[in-house]
Amino acid sequence: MKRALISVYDKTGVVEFARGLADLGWEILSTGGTHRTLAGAGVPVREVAEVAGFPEILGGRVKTLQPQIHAGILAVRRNPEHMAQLEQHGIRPIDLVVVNLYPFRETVARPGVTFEEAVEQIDIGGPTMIRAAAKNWQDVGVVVSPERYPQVLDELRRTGDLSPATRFALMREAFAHTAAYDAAISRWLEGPAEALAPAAARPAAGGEAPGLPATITVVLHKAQDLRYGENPHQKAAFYRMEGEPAGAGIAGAVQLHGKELSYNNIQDAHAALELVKEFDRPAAVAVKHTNPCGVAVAQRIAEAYQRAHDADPVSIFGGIVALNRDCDAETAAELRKIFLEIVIAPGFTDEALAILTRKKDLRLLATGPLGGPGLPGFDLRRVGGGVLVQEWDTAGDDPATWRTVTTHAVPEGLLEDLLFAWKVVKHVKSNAIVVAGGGRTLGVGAGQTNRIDAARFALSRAGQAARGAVLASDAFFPFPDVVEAAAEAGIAAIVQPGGSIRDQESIDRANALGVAMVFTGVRHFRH
Ligand code: 93A
Repeated sequence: MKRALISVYDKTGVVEFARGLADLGWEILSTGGTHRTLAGAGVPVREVAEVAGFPEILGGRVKTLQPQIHAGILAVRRNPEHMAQLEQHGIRPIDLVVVNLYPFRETVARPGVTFEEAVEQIDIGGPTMIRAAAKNWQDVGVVVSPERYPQVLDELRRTGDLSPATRFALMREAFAHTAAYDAAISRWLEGPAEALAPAAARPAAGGEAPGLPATITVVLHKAQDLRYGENPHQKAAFYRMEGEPAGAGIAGAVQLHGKELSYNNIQDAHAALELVKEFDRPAAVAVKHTNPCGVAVAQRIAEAYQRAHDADPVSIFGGIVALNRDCDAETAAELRKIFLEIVIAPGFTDEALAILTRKKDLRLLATGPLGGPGLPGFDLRRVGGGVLVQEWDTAGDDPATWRTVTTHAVPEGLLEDLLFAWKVVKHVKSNAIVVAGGGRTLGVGAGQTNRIDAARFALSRAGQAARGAVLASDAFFPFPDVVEAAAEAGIAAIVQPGGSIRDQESIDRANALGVAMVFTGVRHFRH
């Protein structure tokens, strides 16, 4: 007679599963609560405590942590010594372990949970059985999720046993399960636990400001396979990061229509979304290859889109458009006129959907309410042998802290454009220069290996429109050449971080050429 040990916190489907096993002639052992559930439903079951000859003690902290149980799971059947020892101690083998764990993650997500309550929800016996069964995968099956019950039962009914391939797959799932469980505990201890911990356990106040955590545990769950990566010969998938708030960022967007998202789509949509979140007024952002090519604000969202489009009607082709207001019929009618990869917005009116879904391939993403700029957690970037981790670039861009460094003040009405250009330049790859006027971009110089080329590109794209417009630079000017080029094109005001040892040369040139210049004191490199 085969034996299964069933000890589950989540009792979903366990009665049907256990009854199925019992009908196949299996003996079932269970811990207190599971035993009550099964016995209550009329499934023949024995208590672990009875089999182990030892009661559950310490309020349930020790239920299954018994040699009777663990030797039964770990014994290698083809090892005669192991089997002789079981015999000698009167222990019978266990062939299937069915466990799901105390809900640690759900517990720490509950508002008002105490430190002690959370710690008590760290399952010890469950993971120990799971790991023991997974280690002995050649002889023991291990089931950690109710979703597997039908498949496992079906195979046992058909063949009387689990195939090596099934047991191997179950082992993999088991170790992934305990690893994610421990990672959640570790992540909680590195973060929220500190505020809940007994005062004596917390780091002394008034010490050095804490840096990033010593350990960061990242657990990624595959959300979807992608057709390919940046290029067709690269396999790729999108993974959700465990612990991120629901609905955060591009991962929280719901696709309403269109072809499957690609790797490049997701990256570009992320870039467009994070930029459009910067604006309070109705705003539209067009992105190509993670750089904005047209950005505009206006009274109404349709007008904002029209102006973002007109900012660079060439680059937007095949681009991604993000809106910070619901997409209405008027905007949709404009959007459908050109080939776009994606439209992303908080929502779409029924009319707008009717218009845009006529385009078979166009991907429509709805984010729900956007919230302010920035993202939770850290920004991670893979490099050879490691991961670079930093806080997101969410430095406040408050014009009240800016300093006019030229004798000319910023001309009436241009401060708003300076702030607009400054918000955009933060989202452009360095070296970045943005020329803007009247609440829209006129020229974007992105990703150049020197600043003057970025400026020349942005100014030439702006052409005559640069007259009376503003220019933003993501980092300071090492030479006065950008000021000279800007003045020649007719730029009226410049915003840049300042901080070069040669700032004075740029300031002198701006004064001589009649251009106002403002220092923000904050740099927005984006590499
Ligand atoms: O407190 S424990 O870490 N000590 C144990 O020995 C033990 N054995 C199983 N928790 C233990 N379990 C867990 O109890 C299982 O992982 C499962 O989540 C739960 C099932 O308990 P019950 O059958 O009493 O509802």
